[in-house]
Amino acid sequence: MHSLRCQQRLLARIAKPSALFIRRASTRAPFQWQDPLNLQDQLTDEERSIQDTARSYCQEKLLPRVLDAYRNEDYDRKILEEMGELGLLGPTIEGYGCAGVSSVAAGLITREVERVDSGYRSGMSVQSSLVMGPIAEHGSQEQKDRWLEKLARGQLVGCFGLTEPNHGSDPGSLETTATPHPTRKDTYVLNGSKTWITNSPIADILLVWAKLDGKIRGFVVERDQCAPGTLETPAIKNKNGLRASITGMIQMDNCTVPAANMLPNVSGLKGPFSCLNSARYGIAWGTIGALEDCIERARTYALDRKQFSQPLARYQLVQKKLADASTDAAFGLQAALQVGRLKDKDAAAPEMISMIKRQNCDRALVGARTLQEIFGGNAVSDEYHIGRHVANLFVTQTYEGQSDIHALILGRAITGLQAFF
Ligand code: TGC
Ligand code: FAD
Repeated sequence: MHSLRCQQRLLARIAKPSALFIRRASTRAPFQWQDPLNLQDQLTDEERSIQDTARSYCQEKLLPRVLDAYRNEDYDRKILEEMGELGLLGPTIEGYGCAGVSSVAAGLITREVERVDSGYRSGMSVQSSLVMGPIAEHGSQEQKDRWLEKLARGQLVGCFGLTEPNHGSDPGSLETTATPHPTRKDTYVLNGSKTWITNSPIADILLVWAKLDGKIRGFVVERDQCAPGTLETPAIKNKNGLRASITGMIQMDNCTVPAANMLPNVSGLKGPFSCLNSARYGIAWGTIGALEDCIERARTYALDRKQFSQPLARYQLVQKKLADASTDAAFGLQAALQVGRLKDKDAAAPEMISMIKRQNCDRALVGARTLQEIFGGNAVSDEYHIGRHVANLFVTQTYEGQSDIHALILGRAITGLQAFF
């Protein structure tokens, strides 16, 4: 008897919302292919306005120069000044001329920049997350006062040197050393080399991770302070991806750096990794921006191009390619949004960031590569942009932790067992 009453109450409770649901369902909600799960509705007015500012800048100022930049492997450092003027650099940092906006707003900026080109997002991410981020988080007050505002304006360019020729996925084994100067007090001497470093050939300050007494520490190396030692930053040319960004090495031979330039508040791998969390989070948004550009271009092409007297867009196989990529983009944005909201509450675990970095990079690469087929032979012409995105997205899947490495980070969190060795 008692259980029957419970059941009736439960049914009565269920009956109300389901009746409501049926009434509402009769007015069909619109579906927007550009925003399938209505991301816009989940943003604040401020976030939408930042997104619009970033989109206008990227479409009006970056898109027109990307083909030449990519063809000539040319990165114009003025881009960082332009971004600085709009407040796009180090956007989550409070003070020092930075905008102090939400992590979601920062994600929206990277999405707009990477909609144009992953290389432009790379240059910006390094400056914001990997140079300004660690100085803001782990630097002394003097270091913040000295560098942050100039970096925020793009007057100084920074780079982040973690990877070495013999240590990429395994940076804990890095070989670059810092030793106390034999005669000059309060000075260290750096020896070692870094490779595949975004912005290094044009950087004014280089955040170099080196071992001091076996412990990893961060040093802000100023280009003109190394003497009598040497600092060289040769460019790595003839890349077949990310050609609109500049990449190089950092070679230090007895390069001197004042002790005051060492980040005082962090040691160990968590130094570089704490800033990598922000950069990886940004990539999760950015790669979906690149995928969205591929979807839009493939859709337009498929509607315009006729074969067998019909637009390509009429064929089921073509529609499935668009549906798959669009689903991945929409899911990827929802996941990035959720992690962004958690990040702002200081509740985002690094593993969550590994999950969205890996998933969004992988799906963006697969999606872009599949959509490329819609363009037929024209895909080979850079004027259709899709081949550039595909080549770039291979790099995004590789740097800041290759996807399989993020799988191992997740596997370790799921099983409690370390599988790196
Ligand atoms: P593990 O034992 O996991 O950790 C050592 C210490 O680091 C701490 N830690 C983190 N802290 C904060 N956030 C994270 N995401 C962290 N991950 C690790 C950890 O708590 C521990 O701290 P403590 O205090 O206990 O010592 O170290 P492991 O050597 O086993 O690490 C393995 C692995 C695979 C996780 C790691 O090495 C890894 O992620 N490898 C990938 C390398 C990578 O991401 N390189 C990025 C280079 S920079 C770059 O690519 C920039 S591209 C920029 C652009 O152009 O956009
Ligand atoms: P490796 O570590 O040699 O890995 C090669 C392959 O082996 C990968 O597929 C990897 O997943 C796999 N592998 C490695 N270990 C394991 C394991 N235990 N189990 C299973 N598989 C494994 N670095 C910086 O510090 N700063 C930068 O600004 C920067 N910018 C970059 C820009 C570009 C254009 C590129 C291409 C790279 C950049 N990098 C930068 C370097 C980047 O982070 C590394 O390339 C990346 O971490 C991978 O290291 P690796 O190339 O040495 O590959």
